[in-house]
Amino acid sequence: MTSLNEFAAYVHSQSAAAANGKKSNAISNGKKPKSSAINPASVDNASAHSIQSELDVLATLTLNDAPTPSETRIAYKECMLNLTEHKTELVSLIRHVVEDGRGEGILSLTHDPLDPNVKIELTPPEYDLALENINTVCILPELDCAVTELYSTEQQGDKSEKKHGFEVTKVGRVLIRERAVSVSQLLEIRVAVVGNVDAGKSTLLGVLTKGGLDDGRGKARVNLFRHKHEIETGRTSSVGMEIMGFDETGRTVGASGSTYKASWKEIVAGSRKVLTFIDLAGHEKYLKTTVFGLMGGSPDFVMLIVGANAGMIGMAKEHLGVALALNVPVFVCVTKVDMCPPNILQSTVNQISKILRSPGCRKMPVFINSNRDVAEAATNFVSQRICPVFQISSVTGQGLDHVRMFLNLLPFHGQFDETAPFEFEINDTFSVPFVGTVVSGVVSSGTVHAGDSVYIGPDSLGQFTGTAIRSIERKRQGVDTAHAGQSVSFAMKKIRRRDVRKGMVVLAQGAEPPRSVREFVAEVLILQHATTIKTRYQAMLHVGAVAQTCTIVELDRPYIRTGDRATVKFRFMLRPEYIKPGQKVLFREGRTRGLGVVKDVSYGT
Ligand SMILES: Nc1nc2c(ncn2[C@@H]2O[C@H](COP(=O)(O)OP(=O)(O)OP(=O)(O)O)[C@@H](O)[C@H]2O)c(=O)[nH]1
Ligand SMILES: [Mg+2]
Repeated sequence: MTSLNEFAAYVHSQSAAAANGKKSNAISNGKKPKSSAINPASVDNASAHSIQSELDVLATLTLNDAPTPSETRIAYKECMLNLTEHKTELVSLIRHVVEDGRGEGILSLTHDPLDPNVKIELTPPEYDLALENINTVCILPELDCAVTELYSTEQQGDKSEKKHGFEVTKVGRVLIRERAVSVSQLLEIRVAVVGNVDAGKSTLLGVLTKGGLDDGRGKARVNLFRHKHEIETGRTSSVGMEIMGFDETGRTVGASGSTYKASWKEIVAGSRKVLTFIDLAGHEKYLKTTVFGLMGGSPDFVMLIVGANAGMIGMAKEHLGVALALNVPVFVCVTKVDMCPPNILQSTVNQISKILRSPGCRKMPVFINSNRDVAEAATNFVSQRICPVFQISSVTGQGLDHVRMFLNLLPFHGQFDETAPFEFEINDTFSVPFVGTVVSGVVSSGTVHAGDSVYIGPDSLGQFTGTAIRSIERKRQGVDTAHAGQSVSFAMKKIRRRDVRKGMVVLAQGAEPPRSVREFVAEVLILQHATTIKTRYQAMLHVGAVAQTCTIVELDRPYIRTGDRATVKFRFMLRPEYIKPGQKVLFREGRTRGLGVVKDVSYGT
C-alpha cells in the first residue's frame, strides 16, 4: 500500500515536472502526448525524457555564474575575516545568497553558504569581526542590503578546538534583505490558515496583522469579517485575505495596534516583504470553500491553528490531510495557552506530536522556544520534513514574537515560470462601480501587461471569449505588469460579472484558441473509502480553482478500494473546464478522499 506522503511527494514531483517541462516542450518537437487512452506510462516517460534532455543541454552551457564550492575557492572564514584582501569574494557570496532567495537570505556565520556541510569555528572576537565586515559590505551600493542579527550565542567548544588553543566559540545567523524593491517585484508569500471551528484563526490573524491583543471574546477578529452574518455568528464562512508587511530589518509594518488602521497601500509602501494570509473557515459546513481556498489559493505554507484546550479535533485533521496531500509545508500554532491548565496543554502537545510522527504524516515536530529555534526551523523548513510547533496566546501575547519572526523569515519556494505563456486562475469575481467586472486570483505562469489582449473562459459551452485587460491591481495598488506567482486582480473590458465564475482562466492570446476539457485521465490514490469504487461513482473534484462534481467513466481495473493507486478517467458533470496534465487533483464524497495528478486530457464537449 502506498502511504499518503509518498504519493503526495510523487504528485508534487509530477506537477513540478509539468511546470518545468512547458518550456522544453515548446522548444522541442512540440508533439502532444496521445489523448484519451489510459496509458500513463507512455506520457510519463515521454515528458521525463524531454525534461532530461533539456537538462543535459543546460549542463553543457555552464550558464551558472554563481561561485562554486571548490578547492580553489577562498574559504568562507577567510572571506569574512579578511576584508582588505577578499572583499570582492564576500560581496559575490552575499549576492549569491540574496539572489537565491529572491532578494533575501539567512546567512549562518558558521556554515559555508555554498556548502552547508562545511562547518567553521569562530572565536567570539572573530565572530564580531565577521559580522562587522558583513555589515560593511552590505552597505555598498552593489549590495544595498540590511543586515539583522537573528541570534548569536557563545558556546563551549569541543575537544578538537581545545587542541587549537581556544575553548569558547560563537555561532549565529543574520537576515540579509535588499533595501529597494518596487511594488511589482515585491516578494510575496501566501499562508493559508486552517484549523477547527473556534480554534482562534481569525483572532490570531487580527492580532498579527492589526497589532494589539484580543480580549478572549472575539475583539480581534471583527475587522477581518467580510459578511454581516460572520460578525453576528463570529464564524468565518468565506475565504478572507489579510496582509502583513515586514520592512528590511524584519519589523512589522502598520500593525501598531492603535485605532488607526493602516491601508494596504501604506503597508505595501513601507514593506520589503509581504505575507498574504488566506483566512479559511473551520466549520464542516464550509469544507468545500476551505478546500477551494487551499487548492485555488496556491498557498506556499499552511498554518494550522489548534486550540490548546480542545486539541486537534474536528476539521483540523482533515485540513492537515489536504495540506500534506498538496505537499505544502505545515506549521502548527497551539493557541489559547492562557486559558489552558498545564496538564491539558501537555496532552494536546503530545497528541499533535503523535499525529505528526504517524506513518501517514511522517513529520518531525520541532518545538519553538527561542530565536535560535526560529532561525533554524525557517532555514530547514522547506527542505526537510520538519513541522515547527509554536505555543501562543492571542490574549496575553505569549509566543507571538516567535511567530512574527518565523513569518518574517519564511522563504519563497514557489515554482512559477515567468517565461511561459500567460495563465491566470480566477478565484473570485467582483463588480466594482465605475470599473466594471474585476477578477482576482493567482498568475500561474507568464507575465501580463495592462492593455494586453487575452482569452477568458471556458463558459458553459466550453468556449473562450476574446477581451483585454483594462487595468491591474496588486495588493490594492495599480501596477502595469503582473508576473507568475503573484496574486492580482484584473479589471476586464466588456465582460459582464454574471459571465465569469471561479475556476475560469484568463490566458494569453496565442496562435491557437485554448480548449476546454470534458474528460481527463488522472492517476489517483484512494485515501479513505468504506467499500469499493466503480465506474459511475460521483464525487466533488477540486483541480486548482475548479470545483465540480465528476463521474468516473473508466477504470484500469474492475474496482478500487482504500490504499489503491489507480488510473481513472473522470468526466465533469456540469460543464467543461480548463485543466492541464500535471495539475493536482483532490476528490471527496462523504468520508471518501482521493488524491491524484492529471495525466492526460481529452478534448471536446
Ligand atoms: N483566551 C483566549 N481566547 C482566544 C484566543 N484566541 C482566540 N480566542 C477566542 O476564541 C474565540 C474563537 O476565535 P475565532 O478567531 O473566531 O476562531 P476561528 O478559528 O476563526 O473560527 P471559525 O472562523 O469559525 O473557524 C473568540 O471568542 C476569541 O476571542 C486566545 O489566545 N486566548
Ligand atoms: Mg474565523
